Amino acid sequence: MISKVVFGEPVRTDAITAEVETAKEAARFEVTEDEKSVTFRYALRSRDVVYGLGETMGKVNKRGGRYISFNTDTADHTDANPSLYASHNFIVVDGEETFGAFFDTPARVVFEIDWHDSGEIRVVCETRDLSLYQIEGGSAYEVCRELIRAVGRCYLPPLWAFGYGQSRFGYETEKDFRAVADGYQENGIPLDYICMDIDYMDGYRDFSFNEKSFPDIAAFVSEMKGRGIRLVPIVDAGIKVEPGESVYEEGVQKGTFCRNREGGYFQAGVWPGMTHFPDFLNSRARAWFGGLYKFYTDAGFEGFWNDMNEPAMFYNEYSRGFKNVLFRLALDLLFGNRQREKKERELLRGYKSFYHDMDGRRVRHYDVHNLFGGMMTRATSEGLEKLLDHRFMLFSRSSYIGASRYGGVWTGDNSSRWEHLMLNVRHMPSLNMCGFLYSGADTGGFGGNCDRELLLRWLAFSAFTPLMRNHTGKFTRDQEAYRFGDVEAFRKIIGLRYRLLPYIYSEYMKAALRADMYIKPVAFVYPEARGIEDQLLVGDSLMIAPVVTQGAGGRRVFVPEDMTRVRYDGEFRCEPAPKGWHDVDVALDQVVLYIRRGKLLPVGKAITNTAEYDVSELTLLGDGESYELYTDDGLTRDCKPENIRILTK
Ligand code: MIG
Repeated sequence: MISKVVFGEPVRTDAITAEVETAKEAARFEVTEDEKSVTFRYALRSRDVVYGLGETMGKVNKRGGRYISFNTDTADHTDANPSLYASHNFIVVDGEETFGAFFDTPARVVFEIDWHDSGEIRVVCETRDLSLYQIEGGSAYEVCRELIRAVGRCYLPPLWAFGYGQSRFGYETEKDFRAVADGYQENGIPLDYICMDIDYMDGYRDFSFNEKSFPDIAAFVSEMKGRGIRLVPIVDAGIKVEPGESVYEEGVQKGTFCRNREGGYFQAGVWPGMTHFPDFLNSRARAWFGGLYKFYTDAGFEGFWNDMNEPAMFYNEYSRGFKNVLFRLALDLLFGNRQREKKERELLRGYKSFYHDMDGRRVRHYDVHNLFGGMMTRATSEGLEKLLDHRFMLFSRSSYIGASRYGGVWTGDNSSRWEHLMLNVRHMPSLNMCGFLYSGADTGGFGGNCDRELLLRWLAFSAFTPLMRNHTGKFTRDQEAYRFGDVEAFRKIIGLRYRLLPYIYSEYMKAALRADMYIKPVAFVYPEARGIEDQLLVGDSLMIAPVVTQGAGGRRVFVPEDMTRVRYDGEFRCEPAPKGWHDVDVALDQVVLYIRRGKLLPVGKAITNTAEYDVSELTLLGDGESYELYTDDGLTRDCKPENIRILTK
């Protein structure tokens, strides 16, 4: 049962699409208001677990932490940092009382959850205008499903988006992309797409290609597609300020950019230099921006990633020395770290100095900050719906609840550290609780230098995340799967992903079409597993227990009921795994997974590209009797819940 309590006059976030009854007051929280904020408090019992908050630092159980919803471009993925790129203001209390609460406001929100052992949840919404959605009844899992249902149908990617992809900040020319394709194909490692980072652009301008590097982009797209590889360009939020250039001129004429205090267009310094931000909170601006992707779809592109949409900016028109690059550089050099705090202040001043036209309502950016990225995803998605007659790949860095209807997310600039593999393991169930099914992290890590062991273990985990993309930053070591010596282990593990595709695709599509989670905590189904965060349920049949520790030849695994253990070493080897704790060896070139009792896991033949996807001859592992296989053509929008074929042993 879901109901909402309305405070003040909330702006439209479109997070929830379901019709929801209005309640008079908050059922579970003590509410206090002052001129600037509304505070919600709930007394925790010592055994209560608090779930949710999607993409945040901390654990799956959010107890003991302080988290701030304020979308931030930050590579500091440590517990010292309260804000990442997204705001997912949904929590679930699971204990003596079980309920969910979604604080629907794009303003800054502070969550203190048993912070400093306060014994309470304290949520401060820094606005007087918000809707509190409260969900009562059932288990934590049912509470999450109720939210997901209320958000509305999740984004449905094409089959190829479930393939494996390679990316790096730094691939510049056709030659670079061909070399990656060759590297994979010559080594027999599967690959479905390569992402194009900002280096493809002409002077970092969206909707442009560097013509020296890409003399005929349409021909290049089709050449790569002929090899089974899609190219996926990045699109940044800001449009370069450049009189005479068509996208800029159009935006100025149509008035689709955000305004500054004086009524002009707000200027922010990002990759291309001075930019204007499209007003993604305005429906006309969204329609305009979405239509711009014709530039790419005309050239044959079918997938995109949207970046810098917190929105990130290096400086803005209210920064000191705004137009003088040398002066700004000098400040950076002279003041080092002190500059950092100053930059944060300048960033805030920037956010407080530009305005949206929310279809007639003028709002200060700062007050609706957390909506920006999700609304960019919406603009792109609604544009692509019109431009293409089939599904597309789309994932974004910034998001707000509701954006899952339009695209997926990746979790930004992590680094090549074991802690960030574990963070990826924690993010997946939390994102799923908030409706973000199509998600993943930069496999191998964005910052820093990955090594063979970390990449293999990371791949063995991302083999189960819908978005499985190896991505790294500009000056890091080569991170493609064929750059780490003997490629056999990489071929095997990425190969496993493709053998599991019938299951992964089918489970994802069923979850998306039935308002369910694709990845969930083990405790959502087995209460005895409460507290276990390094094992997950993937779809309806599988439990995984990834190895996330350096030098470990295996790990301890809790098996909550009798299951079938499957060791993949190029073949699937099944054995019984009785209920209880097990010490399990997992060699670096193996993946061990668990099939739940009474369930089946369909596996396909070895393939190296989704073009070879074939469900006509599947092997069924496990002790179940039947499996509901979701099938469709993998590309058109003909995705109905009835596309089910029952497979029996
Ligand atoms: O300021 O486009 O998170 O994936 O490679 C950095 C360059 C901008 C941040 C993204 C990252 C991407 C990088 N971008």
